[in-house]
Amino acid sequence: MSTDTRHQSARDIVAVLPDRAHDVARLQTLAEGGEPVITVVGKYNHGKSRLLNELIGQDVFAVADRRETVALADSLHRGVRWLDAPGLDADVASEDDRHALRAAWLESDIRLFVHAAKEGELDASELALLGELQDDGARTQRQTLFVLTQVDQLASDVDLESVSSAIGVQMPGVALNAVSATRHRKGLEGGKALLLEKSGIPAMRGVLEAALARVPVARRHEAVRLFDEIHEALLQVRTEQESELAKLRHAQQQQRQTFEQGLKAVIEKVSGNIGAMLAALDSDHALIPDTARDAYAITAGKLERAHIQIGYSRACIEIDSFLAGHGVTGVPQKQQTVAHALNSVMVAVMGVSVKFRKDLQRMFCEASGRERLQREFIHYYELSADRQALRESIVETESLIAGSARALAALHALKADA
Ligand SMILES: Nc1nc2c(ncn2[C@@H]2O[C@H](COP(=O)(O)OP(=O)(O)OP(=O)(O)O)[C@@H](O)[C@H]2O)c(=O)[nH]1
Ligand SMILES: [Mg+2]
Repeated sequence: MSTDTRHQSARDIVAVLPDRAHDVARLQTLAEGGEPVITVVGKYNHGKSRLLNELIGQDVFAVADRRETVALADSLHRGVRWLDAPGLDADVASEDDRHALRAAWLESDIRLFVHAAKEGELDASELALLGELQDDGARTQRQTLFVLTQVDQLASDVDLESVSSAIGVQMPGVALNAVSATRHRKGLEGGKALLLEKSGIPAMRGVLEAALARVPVARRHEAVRLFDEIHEALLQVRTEQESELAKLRHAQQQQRQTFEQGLKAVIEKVSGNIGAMLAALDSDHALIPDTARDAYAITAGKLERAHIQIGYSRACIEIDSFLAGHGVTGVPQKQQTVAHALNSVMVAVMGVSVKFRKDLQRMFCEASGRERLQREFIHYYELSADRQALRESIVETESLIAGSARALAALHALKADA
């Protein structure tokens, strides 16, 4: 898998789980492989940078008798990335820097916890940090090695004994790796094998070799743990999305069914009323045109047309109030005319008015007429704002589910790589 593909995979996962960005980045790093990382943790001036230099065998990192290291610095030697870090109590510039420092400590494969022998016991902040690193180690199998530095500063082996046992009480079972950078340097420069030996650095290198050998297993363990956690979280999100989709689809069907049934009942009811009205009429006067003479007179034809008009209006009002109750009011934008009064679904389906028996009959008393009404009102129902919004929610939820599927596939791809 290329770096770009891995980046894309990580983005796909974070798009679904923004809160897990950090874990995803870590999994990505594990997938990328890369050299094991060794870092130092401890208070300032305890000899962290110098310890790394002695272990590497070169003066890579700055050493001084004051607060020296203020930012992370790394250096690649013999297949290991050595990461020098500021002291635990150094005034690190910002919250972000402190966060980066903590992440560097936590994410290094091997942490060398550095404590200068002359300081005696561990203080509360050191104990807290050591505890945190050990808890993390129990979870991730990342290792923390305790290094007691500057042991040459102690007057005697008796003093070393008493500092060691005091720390042993604070941290039961902890293996102390006692070293002296000064002795190591002098031993090297003077070619003194005994001093080199007594510096503890060669022994420390042996301990590091063994710790490095365990890194691949620890990384696999961590990758599996991260995979499992992220996988679980993704499955949970997908389950929630799927149940949301089922809920929306159910609502969509339910609403449609309720509308169809209600509409059918209303059409049947008004058809019954109109049928009864038409049946009560005798010979058809509406078809007899009014003459100029009776332009202002009340004629049988006029009465009948008015009668039919009223029956029709009642039917319209009944259907219209049912439609309004289901959010079906205006016609869709693209169907609207400049005459606002004509922009109603009623007008679109039923026309402006009906004056003749045969029209009412066709509309309400014939099955094909009623079916047309049913069909066309359903058409406008589906175009109503609420129904559209529901459809959009469904499309949106479907695309979220597709995102989760992408994230799951990306996670599997990353795991295969890790
Ligand atoms: N006597 C003696 N001095 C040491 C030893 N190791 C380091 N020092 C001295 O202690 C001082 C601090 O060493 P550094 O390695 O810079 O300490 P640090 O922990 O990296 O300090 P910060 O970067 O400020 O956090 C320097 O003057 C070193 O020379 C040692 O083993 N023996
Ligand atoms: Mg330093």
